[in-house]
Amino acid sequence: MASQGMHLILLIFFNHLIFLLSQQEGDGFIYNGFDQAQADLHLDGDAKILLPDGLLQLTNASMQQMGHAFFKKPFQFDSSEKKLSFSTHFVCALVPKPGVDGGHGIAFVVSSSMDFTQADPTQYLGLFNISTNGSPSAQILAVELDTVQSAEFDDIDKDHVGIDINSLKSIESASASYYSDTKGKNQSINLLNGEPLQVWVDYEGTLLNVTVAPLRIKKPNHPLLSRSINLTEIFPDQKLFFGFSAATGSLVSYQYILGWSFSRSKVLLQRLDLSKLPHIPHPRAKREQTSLLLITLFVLLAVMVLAGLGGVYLYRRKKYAEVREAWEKDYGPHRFCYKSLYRATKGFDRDGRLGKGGFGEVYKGNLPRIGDIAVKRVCHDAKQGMKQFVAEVVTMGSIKHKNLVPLLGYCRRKGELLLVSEYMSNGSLDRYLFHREKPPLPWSKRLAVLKDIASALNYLHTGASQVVLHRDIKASNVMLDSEFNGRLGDFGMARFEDCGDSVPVTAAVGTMGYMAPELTTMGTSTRTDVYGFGAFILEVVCGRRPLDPKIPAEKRHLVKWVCDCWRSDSLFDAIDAKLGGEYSEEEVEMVMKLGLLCTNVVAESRPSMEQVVQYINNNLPLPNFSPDSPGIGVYTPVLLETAFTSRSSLASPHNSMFVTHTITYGDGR
Ligand SMILES: *[C@@H]1O[C@H](CO)[C@@H](O)[C@H](O)[C@H]1NC(C)=O
Ligand SMILES: *[C@@H]1O[C@H](CO)[C@@H](O)[C@H](O)[C@H]1NC(C)=O
Ligand SMILES: *[C@@H]1O[C@H](CO)[C@@H](O)[C@H](O)[C@H]1NC(C)=O
Ligand SMILES: *[C@@H]1O[C@H](CO)[C@@H](O)[C@H](O)[C@H]1NC(C)=O
Ligand SMILES: *[C@@H]1O[C@H](CO)[C@@H](O)[C@H](O)[C@H]1NC(C)=O
Ligand SMILES: CC(=O)N[C@H]1CO[C@H](CO)[C@@H](O)[C@@H]1O
Repeated sequence: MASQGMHLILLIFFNHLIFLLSQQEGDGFIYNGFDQAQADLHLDGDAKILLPDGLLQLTNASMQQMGHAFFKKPFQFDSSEKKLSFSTHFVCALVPKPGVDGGHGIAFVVSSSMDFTQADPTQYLGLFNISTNGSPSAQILAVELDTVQSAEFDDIDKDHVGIDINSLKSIESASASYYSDTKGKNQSINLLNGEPLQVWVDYEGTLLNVTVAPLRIKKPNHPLLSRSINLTEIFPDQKLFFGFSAATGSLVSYQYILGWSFSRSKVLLQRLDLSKLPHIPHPRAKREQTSLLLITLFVLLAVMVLAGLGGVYLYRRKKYAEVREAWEKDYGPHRFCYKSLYRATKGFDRDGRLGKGGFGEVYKGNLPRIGDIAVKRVCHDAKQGMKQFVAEVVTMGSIKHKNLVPLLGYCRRKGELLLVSEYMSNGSLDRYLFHREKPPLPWSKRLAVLKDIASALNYLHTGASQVVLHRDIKASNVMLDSEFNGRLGDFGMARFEDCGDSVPVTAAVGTMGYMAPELTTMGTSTRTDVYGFGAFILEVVCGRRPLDPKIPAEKRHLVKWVCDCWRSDSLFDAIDAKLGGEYSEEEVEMVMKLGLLCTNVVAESRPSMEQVVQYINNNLPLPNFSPDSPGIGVYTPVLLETAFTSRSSLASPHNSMFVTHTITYGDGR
């Protein structure tokens, strides 16, 4: 008995198993995308499968379209009603064309036939035509996702789900929504939002349930529509085709099916793999396209503006670039930034140019808080010597004397040095001596300037903590301030000599005619400055340069000529004719003799600046000497030749930056 019972149980079990297997094979299908489904599906109208993704497109947003897709094999039901059941789950999407109201809709269709060629698009959704609509012979059950409100079919709104039996007048409909289990309330859905939408249609025991939900939502517990339907009544043939229909009218949209699972049994319905579903192409709006274009243009413009600004920045950086080294930190307060000098001189404007010479150019400028300035641009190539030079410049700035042009600071650039000093409103002395533009200078003013410069030079030699040599005393380096005081300027040549350090700087710097003969051999000293001052005295009194190649040979060398005049008792012949004879003979004679005394070729025979100051101020009588005294009125061209020929060899690292412009005729203008 027991074995018989066991046998029966096994039999039932196997029967059931076989039933299950057959159901799985023949009574259901699943498409996670339709790339492999071409053979199984009957497509007509505008329906097509977009490869490679396998997106089933029913309409492509053109007007008056219809698209149908049916599973080719019909499902046969036997008359025993209990078995008439099915379950389906699909994902669709209705994507509006940008800027256009979307239409019309998609329907899940159960039909006795796949032939919909006589159906109409638009509100008929590709299912009926005007004569078949409402006719029981149509044998159609549809679940519509309708996005247009058609008054003739009593549509409730333009965003509803309905159950249609042989007619587009839905027997049951509801606004698209789903019951959110988590929120405990209905959430409305916009069918035309372009996002994938899940739809479940379940039929079992005469009850048809329709449920919708957005893609990532689990199937809601409560169906949107639930309606009792007698399918045997609708489909007397008991042969059913399952599929989709979609249509457009003058309102259009892209209508897609992304995936579809179907089974005759709810429990055996296979789950769609949402991750495998094809992507929906989202058409871009024209407005979006234009705004995209605008954005692109704007970005391009911004990039161009930025590039332009960057270029300007780089250009300005290069334009205002300076050379700055660590050792300069100490000289910070004396350092000017190039930009401020550039602005002060209005970009080194030609109109503000005060002078030009071998050394570079001088420009007038104005700095806020400081006032008028003169900026001298000196070309330099040498790196060596720069440190010492800057140190000198800075120290010069701290040397104050009423007859010195105050040096305010400097700025360094590549290949260029800028020296900033106070602006002297009456210009340089040589203009009054040699240029017609200014009135000739009366004797009293000439003498006053000579006294001023003697005082300044004496201060440099003795007054400061260091001995400062000027090295380039000449009329063009003597400036006149607003009160017409003489001021010694242009320390471009000036060098220091430590009091204790006796090592002479063996270099010839200065201007020919003002340079002491021993300069090339012995180097500079306070005595070479005295020689320069002597030449300067004669320059001022005689109104001509110490060495003038345009003058006949016998008069060319001023020192020698003055001495010759003195020897022939006609000292006053050498005096500047522009004075018009208006001078004190006594003073002129003293000053000229002092000039000769200072230009003695023997350095040791020259007076010191201290003595010179006393002589020129008549505090001390000149020593007795004659035109034939040793070293007086001697001109030694050989040594100057040496200065010329050995010019390049003079370029010691110490002063190489000066050499290129040191030996010049006249004042270099
Ligand atoms: C839409 O499909 C029809 C045929 O199905 C075709 O003629 C038309 O060019 C398509 N339109 C677009 C925009 O792809
Ligand atoms: C409607 O469709 C049926 C077949 O489905 C066809 O016989 C009939 O002619 C069509 N009527 C119109 C008006 O298209
Ligand atoms: C949700 O919608 C269904 C179907 O339209 C309706 O029967 C039900 O009462 C609604 N529930 C709530 C909480 O609004
Ligand atoms: C239809 O929904 C109701 C509840 O609303 C449920 O009791 C019934 O089992 C569902 N039927 C199917 C086939 O899902
Ligand atoms: C369904 O319709 C068939 C044929 O009209 C009928 O035999 C059957 O009794 C109906 N079933 C129900 C539950 O109404
Ligand atoms: C002679 C001469 O030009 N003197 C001028 C010097 O500068 C002052 C101020 O700038 C002028 O007033 C003088 O005329």
